Amino acid sequence: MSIDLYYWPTPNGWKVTIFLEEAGLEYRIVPVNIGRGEQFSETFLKLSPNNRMPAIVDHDSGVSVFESGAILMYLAEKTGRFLAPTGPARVAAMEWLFWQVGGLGPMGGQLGHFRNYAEARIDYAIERYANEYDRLISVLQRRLSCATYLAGDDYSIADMAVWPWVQPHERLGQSLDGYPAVQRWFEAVAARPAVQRGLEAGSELRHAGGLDDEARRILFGQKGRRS
Ligand SMILES: N[C@@H](CCC(=O)N[C@@H](CS)C(=O)NCC(=O)O)C(=O)O
Repeated sequence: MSIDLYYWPTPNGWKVTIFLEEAGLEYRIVPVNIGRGEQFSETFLKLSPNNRMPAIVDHDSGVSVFESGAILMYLAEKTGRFLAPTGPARVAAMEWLFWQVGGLGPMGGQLGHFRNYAEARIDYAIERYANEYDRLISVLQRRLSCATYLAGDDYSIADMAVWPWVQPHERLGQSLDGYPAVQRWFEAVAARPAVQRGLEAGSELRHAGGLDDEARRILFGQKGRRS
């Protein structure tokens, strides 16, 4: 096996399984059960100091990478696929990749937290993040009204990063009605066999019945750790 993927089946993890499936790279899933605190093991923290998955170890090169955007760039450069080597398509792919990791992902994540997981219902927070997620979907609409894919004519790592955070739109209370270009793109990417395989990868790991009390304490009670 040439690549170990430290993984749990969530949108940030799917970005990497989608790439690996699209490129046909050999990989092995190393489960990181984030609801049981495995992201805090010393072994994992050496690879991913931010105690977040995904991370990869590429045994061909001996390189390890954390942060999904950096992993996508690394894999694109390793394979020469899904990222233009130079020019405007590369710039556009970088723009939308960074837009996802700095915006759509964190905002979607907070919306999911306050809407679907927080024990106390805080309407202000739900509305704040719902508005922001809707705004970001409308930004996608503008882009995809004048480009087939986020980087232009070709499917790229930008689509692989953004799509997993549009995939949960229904659970986030977001409709794509009124955003026809997003809908068109969303369905086109969803129809790709590698995307379907990427979502299927490790899906058996997901907790039946959602988050239990232990997972909530581990995931939602984190503070800084002083040594
Ligand atoms: N910016 C990171 C975010 C990754 C992330 O938030 N991963 C979550 C699951 S989707 C995680 O590992 N959570 C574990 C924790 O909160 O301790 C990336 O894009 O890789």
